[in-house]
Amino acid sequence: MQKLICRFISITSTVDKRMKARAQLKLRSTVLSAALFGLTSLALAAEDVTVTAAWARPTVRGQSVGGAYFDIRSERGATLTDLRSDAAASVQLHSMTRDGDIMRMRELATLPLPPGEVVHLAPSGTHAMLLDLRQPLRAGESIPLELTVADAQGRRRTLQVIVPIRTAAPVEHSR
Ligand SMILES: [Cu+2]
Repeated sequence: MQKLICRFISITSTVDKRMKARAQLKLRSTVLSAALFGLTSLALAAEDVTVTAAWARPTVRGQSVGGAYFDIRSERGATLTDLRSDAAASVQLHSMTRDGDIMRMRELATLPLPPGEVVHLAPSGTHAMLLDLRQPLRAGESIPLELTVADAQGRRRTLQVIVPIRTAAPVEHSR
């Protein structure tokens, strides 16, 4: 009887070990696929949307808003849906239109990125408006900018851009 119980216990412990091993394997494959998925989405974001020639204008004393500009291009087509920066309380997309002698800025909810087309953000046109700057923007420094982009299926991805602060657009911007 004693022997039987012992055998029973040893069988259950073997089953237990096997189940644990299987669970561990399952966990390991989940972690692995999560890592792979992370890599894939990063790679997709990197290859589909590119941001170049980013810059922001230095601010003058007492100025609490600033403009940030860049070229953005999506290979497959996407929509720029959100902007944020640690340098400002909020960041809005603005369009600029001439109204007689006055330039008017209007907030855009989103910015469409047609497939393969470079969309320019510039002081005279569409731009990113940094509102309630946490500190003045000084030439030679840079600020982080996070862009959220949605693809045609609505999948969102974020891009981190380092925006140098400079008095004029980088050369490639004017092309
Ligand atoms: Cu503006």
